Amino acid sequence: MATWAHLPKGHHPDSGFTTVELPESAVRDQLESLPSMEAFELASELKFLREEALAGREANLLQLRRNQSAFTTSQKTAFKAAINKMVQDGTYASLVLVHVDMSHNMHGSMGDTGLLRFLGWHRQYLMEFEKLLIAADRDLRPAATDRLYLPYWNWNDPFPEWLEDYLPARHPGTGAAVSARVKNSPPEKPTSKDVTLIIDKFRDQLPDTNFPDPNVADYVRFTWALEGWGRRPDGSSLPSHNHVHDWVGGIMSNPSYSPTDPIFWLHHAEIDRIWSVWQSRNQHAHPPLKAKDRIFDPWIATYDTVKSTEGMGYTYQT
Ligand SMILES: [Cu+2]
Repeated sequence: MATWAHLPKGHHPDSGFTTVELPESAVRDQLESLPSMEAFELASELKFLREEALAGREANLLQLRRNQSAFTTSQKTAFKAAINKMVQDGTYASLVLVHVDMSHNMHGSMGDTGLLRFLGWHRQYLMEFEKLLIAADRDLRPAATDRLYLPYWNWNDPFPEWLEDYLPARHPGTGAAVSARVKNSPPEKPTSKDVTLIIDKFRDQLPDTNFPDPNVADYVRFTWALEGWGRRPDGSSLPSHNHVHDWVGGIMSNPSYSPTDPIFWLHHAEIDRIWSVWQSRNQHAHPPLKAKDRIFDPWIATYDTVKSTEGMGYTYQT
């Protein structure tokens, strides 16, 4: 089966999807052909989201995403109960199917545009999950005074013990139970030293893609390493996102259906957290996404609406 770490860039094994670069003018024509009502609705929705986020910030209502190791017993129970509910009512499978649709072009394996969309697209994807999680939890615990949130799994920690053997969702494509996780020893996941290399030494990376603008080059070198194609100074592979997918194994090693495993969300929250740490130190660096590629379909979100976690109403406790 195709796995993450060995995907060549520019081709996706499950979908056969290969990025085709559209000339600028074709993208512009597509945008201009959007019915004006749709464009208007998009603009008002974006305005609403921005105002909502600003209001939350002013009221100091930033959602705090903490390390999963800080989860209390009741939070662990509530988290699993909310996911079980989403599995039963079908919202979980719908969410997984969004990731299965590779036309969203959100992985570096799909080519340069996928590489540039990887972090932002997945940030919005986590937000969609967290909103549904909180809604399910509110239904289940209407009197609760604490609000559930998506925790992150620091890769330097062992696999979260409270999620061992927790695989509540079936494969949404086949309906079959998913196979167990693998987790070979020693774990092929990043150490804290590797994460430091990704955050602090990203300029040493040599992606096989070249953008002359130095600010863009910074972003590309960083996301290249964080998604999983980086090198350690000794030339060996620098473990990151792809490697953790493969190390966990089971459905997590499937590039399309990996969100079927709940650890997916905590794993991607770690990626999102590392990006936010890096962003605070590299505020000049952005992906050169243009026109349609800036919109993180299928949602009403763009690179501009996701580039700041605070702007989206949350922050990480590191
Ligand atoms: Cu992933």
